[in-house]
Amino acid sequence: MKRSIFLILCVALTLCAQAKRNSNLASTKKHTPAQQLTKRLQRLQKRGVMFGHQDDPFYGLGWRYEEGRSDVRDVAGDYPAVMGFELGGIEMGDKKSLDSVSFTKIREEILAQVKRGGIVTISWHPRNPMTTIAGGGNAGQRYPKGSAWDVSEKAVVSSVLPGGEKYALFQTWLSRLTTFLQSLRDEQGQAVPFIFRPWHENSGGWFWWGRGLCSAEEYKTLWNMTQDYVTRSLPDNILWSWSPNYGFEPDVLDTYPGHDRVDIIGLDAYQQRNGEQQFVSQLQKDLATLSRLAREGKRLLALTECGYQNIPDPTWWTRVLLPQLKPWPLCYFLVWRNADRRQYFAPALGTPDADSFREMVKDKRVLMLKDLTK
Ligand code: BMA
Repeated sequence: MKRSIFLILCVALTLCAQAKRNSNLASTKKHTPAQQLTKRLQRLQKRGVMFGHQDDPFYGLGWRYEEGRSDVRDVAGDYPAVMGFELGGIEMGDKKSLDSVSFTKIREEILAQVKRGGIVTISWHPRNPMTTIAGGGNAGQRYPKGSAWDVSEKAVVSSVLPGGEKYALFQTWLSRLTTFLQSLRDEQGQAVPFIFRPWHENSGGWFWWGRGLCSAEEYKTLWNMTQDYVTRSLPDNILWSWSPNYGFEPDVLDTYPGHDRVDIIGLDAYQQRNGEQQFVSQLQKDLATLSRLAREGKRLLALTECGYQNIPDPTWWTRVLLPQLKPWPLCYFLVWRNADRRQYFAPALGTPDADSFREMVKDKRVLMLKDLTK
């Protein structure tokens, strides 16, 4: 009798172990790269908020294209956990982005950031399909005619939707974008996971897809068309981020594509010169609205762009920014690029805010690259 109970127990344990292995197998199989990235971001968010920087590895204050260099690493001893990359110009078949970085280099650095265990987010400021002239970049000139910032024509979004006069052209643009995104593969040929954040800041009227330039329905149709086109020929490796600019009117929520089409709800928010009070109160108000939306839909939340141009306040990082982040379940905050001494958002060697930045990064809740693999 004792022996048969023992045998039954053995069989049961073997079956249990087998079932567990099978379910492990099934779960690694059913988790696509995008789902794995979501889970990773959810886990990391419990530990803290990741710091991010746009175009970090390409250039900084007083240098361009120095292997391995980064202003953030120069100052704080580590790379940002998140790096932002920009694809404006890919739609034209250009060799370089609107910020003059070659797409070959952009691909290399995206893959390098993934390889070192970091997170990648991609933005895209495509030119204006109604006013652009083929072959024209915006190098040397700020926001000229034909760029994403050209709002001289009011019906650009409707022109790229089915039946519109720029529909065919825009399909070609989506195809060039998709070809680049498809090329983001690691050494084993596996598609790498990343965050994609098109059509952002549509709560303002400065991009051709912005407020007053299209209806909420047209905006969502543009979003869905972009998403459907891109995802048709990619494995599930993209997290889609929707990010209005702060100071939005409540009706921006009418342009929200829906929980089934958005993975990260983001906010873009810059402090303007001497506008600290306004920055702080508006940021809190808008994060309250967006975090509610994120909670309802079980979506991730991020400060997808933020900063204070040229950081004129040397205590800004610890005194102003960090306390604003702490109350919210943000997974990252990203500051914009260090274009040159006239326009930078991260510290560099010798900038007056460097100490405050180092202090912020020391906070256990602020995650840099090395913290991700600890
Ligand atoms: C803006 C500025 C521009 C740049 C654009 C896209 O905020 O930094 O100089 O071309 O972003 O990166």
